[in-house]
Amino acid sequence: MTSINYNERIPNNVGLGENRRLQRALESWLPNYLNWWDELGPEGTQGYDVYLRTAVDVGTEGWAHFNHVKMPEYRWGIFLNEAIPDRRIGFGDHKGEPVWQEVPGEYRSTLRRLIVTQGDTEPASVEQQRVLGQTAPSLYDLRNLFQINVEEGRHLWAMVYLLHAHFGRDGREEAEMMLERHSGDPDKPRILGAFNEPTPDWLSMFMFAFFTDRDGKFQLASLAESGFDPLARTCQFMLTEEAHHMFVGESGVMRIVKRTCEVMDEIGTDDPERVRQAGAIDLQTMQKWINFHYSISVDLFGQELSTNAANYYTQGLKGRYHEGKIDDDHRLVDYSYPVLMLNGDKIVEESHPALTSVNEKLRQDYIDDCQRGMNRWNKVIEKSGHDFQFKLPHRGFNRAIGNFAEVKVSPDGRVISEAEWTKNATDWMPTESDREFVKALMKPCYEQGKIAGWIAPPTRGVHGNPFDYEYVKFN
Ligand code: BYC
Ligand code: FE
Ligand code: FE
Repeated sequence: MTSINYNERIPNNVGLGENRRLQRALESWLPNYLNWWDELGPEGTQGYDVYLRTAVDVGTEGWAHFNHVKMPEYRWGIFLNEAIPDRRIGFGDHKGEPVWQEVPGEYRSTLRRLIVTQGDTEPASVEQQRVLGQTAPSLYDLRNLFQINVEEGRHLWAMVYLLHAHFGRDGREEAEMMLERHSGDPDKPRILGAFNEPTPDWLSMFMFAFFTDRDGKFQLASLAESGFDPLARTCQFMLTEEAHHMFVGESGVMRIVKRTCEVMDEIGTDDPERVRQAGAIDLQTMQKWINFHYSISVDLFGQELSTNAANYYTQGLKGRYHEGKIDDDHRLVDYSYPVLMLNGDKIVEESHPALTSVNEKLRQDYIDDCQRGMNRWNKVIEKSGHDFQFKLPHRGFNRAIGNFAEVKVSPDGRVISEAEWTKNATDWMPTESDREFVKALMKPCYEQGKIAGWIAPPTRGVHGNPFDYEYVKFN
C-alpha cells in the first residue's frame, strides 16, 4: 500500500502521524469508507467541484476553510476540542473524580454501544439524502446539502476514530459494521427508527435537518458531558458543525413559508388547492410534514422511563443537556421528574424518579427548542397577515417507542380509537398524493442565481459570497 501523509490527507489533532497502530486500523477502514461513499453517498456527484468548508483545526481560524473540492477527495478530519486541564466528571456516582482518558473496563460495552448508536446515525443520514442532489432548488441549496453530507461523513470518522483508538478488535469490527448496515435495509437496517425513513424530497430534507439533526444536537450535548474525555471532546467539536445543519433546516423551511405567503398574496387566496396550482406548497401540507418528522424524531429519545438512561447517568457516561448549568446535586438519587403516562385511555402526569426519567427530560429540552424555531416560522406567517399557525403535535402522537407506542393519540393529545385514527390520518400525515404533489415540484434549478418557484432565496450566501455564486461546478 502506498504510504499516505495522514496529517495532510486526514487533518487531525490526535497525533495520527505518530500512532502506527491507529494508522494501520484507519488504513484498512479508509478504502471501505470510500467504497461506501461511492455506492451510497450523494448519487452521481463524483466529478462535482463543491464549495465546501473543511475543518483543518479546532481553533477559530482553523475550522472553516472554504474552497471548491471534489467530495471523494474531501479531507475528513479527526478533531477533539482542546482538553480542559484537570477536568472532573460532572455527574453521577463518579462526580468530582478526574475524567477518564481511557475506557474504564466495567463500562466498556456500554460506552461502545453509545458510540456505535451515535456513529450509526451519521452514514444513515447520508444514505437517506443520497438522491436529493438531483433536484435541489438552487446551487446554494445543493452546496448546503453536500456540506451536511461531508460533515456527517466526518462525524462517522469521529466515532470510528474512538472505536479504533479505544476499543481494540471489537471496535474495529463495529467500525466495519457501520458500513454494512444501511438505511431502510430490511435485513441490516440502521439502529434507530427515524434513520430508516426515506428523505425523498426537499421539504423532507429541510424538516429532517430541523427536527432530526436537532436530536443530534441534544444527544451530542449530553455525550459532550461524558466522563470519558475523548468522547466528550469529540462531541463538543461536532456540535459546532451541527449548528449549521439546523440552520439549513430552519432557514429552509422559513424560505418555503415565505414563498408560500408571497404566492397567497399574489393569487389573493389562502385556499390550499389554489396555492398548489400556483406552484407553492400550502401551509397545511407543511404541517403534515412537521407532524411526521417531529414524531419520528421524538422517538429518538427512547423510552420515557429507561433504566439504560439511568445507568448511563449514574456511571458518568452520558449527562443531561447543559449539565453544568442545572442547579441540583447532579446525582439525582432523591429527585423526581414529571412524566406523561398512559392510564387506560387517559394521559396523566405522574412523578417518577429523575434518574429513570433522564430520556424524558432531554426530550422536553428538545421539544422546547423545536417550539422556539417553529415560533419563528409562525412569525413570518403572522407578519404577512395570513391566518395560520403551525403547531407541534402532542408528544404522544404517532409514536413507535415508549409509553404511547401501543395507542393512537391525536395531534391535540387525546387517546383515540383505531377507527378515529384511520378516519383522520390523511389530514394529519403526508398521504401518497401529498407526496406525489411535493415530488412533482422537485425540479433541479442549477442556473447560477436562479431558484425554484416554491422557495424564496436565502437572505445571504455562504461565507460572504452572493447567492448567485457558482457554489457547485459540474464536470
Ligand atoms: N428506534 O431504554 P431505552 C444524530 C431502543 S441523532 C429504535 O429507552 P436508551 C444525527 C433502545 O436502543 C443522535 N430503537 O433506550 C441526526 C433499546 O434497545 P435494546 C443519535 C430504539 O438506551 C441527523 C430499547 O429501545 N445519537 O446524531 O435509554 C443526521 C430500550 O429503550 C429507539 C444518539 O442516539 C428508536 N427511536 O435510549 C445525522 C446517542 N429508541 O437495548 C446524525 C446515543 C430506543 O433493548 N444513544 N430504542 O436493544 C442513546 O443515548 C440511546 O441509545 C437512545 C435510546 C437515546 C437512542
Ligand atoms: Fe452528525
Ligand atoms: Fe447533523
